[in-house]
Amino acid sequence: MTRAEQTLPCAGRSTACLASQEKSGKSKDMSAPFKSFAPLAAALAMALGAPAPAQTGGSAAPVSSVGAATEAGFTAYLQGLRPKARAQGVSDTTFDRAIAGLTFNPRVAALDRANQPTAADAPIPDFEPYRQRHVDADRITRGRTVYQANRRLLSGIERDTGVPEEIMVAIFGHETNYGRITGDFDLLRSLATLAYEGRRRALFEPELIAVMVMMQRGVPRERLLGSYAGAFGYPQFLPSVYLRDARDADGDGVANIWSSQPDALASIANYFVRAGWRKGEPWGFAVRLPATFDRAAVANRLRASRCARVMERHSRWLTMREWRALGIVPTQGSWPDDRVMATLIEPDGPGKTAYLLTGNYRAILDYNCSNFYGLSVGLLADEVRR
Ligand SMILES: [Ca+2]
Repeated sequence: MTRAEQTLPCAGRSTACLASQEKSGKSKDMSAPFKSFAPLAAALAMALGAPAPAQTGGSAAPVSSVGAATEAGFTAYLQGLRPKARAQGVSDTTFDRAIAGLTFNPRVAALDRANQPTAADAPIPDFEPYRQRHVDADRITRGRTVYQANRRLLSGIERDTGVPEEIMVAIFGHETNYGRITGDFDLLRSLATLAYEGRRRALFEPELIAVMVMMQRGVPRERLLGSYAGAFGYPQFLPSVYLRDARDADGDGVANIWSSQPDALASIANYFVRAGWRKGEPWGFAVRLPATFDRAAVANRLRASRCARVMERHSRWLTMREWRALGIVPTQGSWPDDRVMATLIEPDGPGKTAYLLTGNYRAILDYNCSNFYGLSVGLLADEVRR
C-alpha cells in the first residue's frame, strides 16, 4: 500500500464518518491517519500479524473476543429487522439469504472505535505535504489515462449535466486510486456489526437494509464487498447512495460501479447533479493576496450547522467582482463571471497559496467533508485536464 492510497473516504455518502465529525465538530483535515477504511484495516491486520481482513476478517486474530451472549444478541437483533426490511420491499427469502451465517465482526467494531476524532483544539496540519502525496505524478498520469479512455462518455455526461469530466475522474482517483483499492470487507457483516454495536445504529441500520434492497434488485451476494464502514465500488458509495444515484452508462442495464468505469463515472456525475453542481463554474482556483489584505474584513462570523470545523476555515462569501476589488489575483488563468460567489481559504496560513472556492467546492465537500479532500480533488482534476 502506498501512502497515496491512504485516502479512502469518509465520504459524504459515507455518513459514518460524517456523523463522527459532526458529533465532535472535528475537521477531517485533522484525521488523516483514520481516513482510510480498507487500507487502515490492512495496516491493522498487519500490525496484529493477521491476514488482511476479508469476509473472514476477525476470525483469525480477533481484536476482541465476542462472547456467546453477544453472538446471541447479534442474531436476535438481525432477526428483529425483518419487518423493517419487508417495509422496504425485501422478501423473506432475500432477507434470510442476507443474514444467513452472519457473525459479529470484532475487527470492524474495533476499527470503528479507532476512528475517533482528534481533539477539537488540535492544530491543523499544513495542506501542502498532503497535496504532494495525493496529487502526485502517478495519480495524475493514471487519471489522464482514465480520462482519455472515457473521453466520449465523459464529454457526453458533462454536456448533459455540467459536471466537468475531470471532476468525475478526480473523484474516482481519490476514492479508490482508480479502482485499485475498493475494500474487501463483507458489507452485510460489517454493517450488521456496526448497526448492532449501536453507537451509530441510526446510520448503519438503514444502510444494512439498503444492502438487502440491492440484493432484492439482483446485485449478486458475492459482489457485496467494501470498506469496513460500508462504502463500496469505484466511487465508494454507501448502499443508500447506490440505490439513489448509481447509473448504468455502458448500456448493459446494470449500474455496475464495481468494475465498469463508465457506470462509476456517470454515477459520480449523478451524485454531483443532486448535490447542486453549477454548470460553467469552476470548483475554485489559486489566488495571490495583496500584502495589505485585511483578513478580518472578510471573516466568516456564521457557524455552519454541518461540518463546522471544515467550514470555519472559509471566509464569508463575496462575488468575484468584490474579490477582485480587494486586490486578489488568480495565480493563473482568468476570472470567472463577476457574479460567481466564492469564499477564501488559506490552508497553510498567510503568505502561502490561497484559494477562492465556489459553490461547486461545497458539492465536493458534500461527497466528503474535508478541505484537504476538496482541495486535492479540485487540484487533481485541474492536472488531469491540463
Ligand atoms: Ca452498466
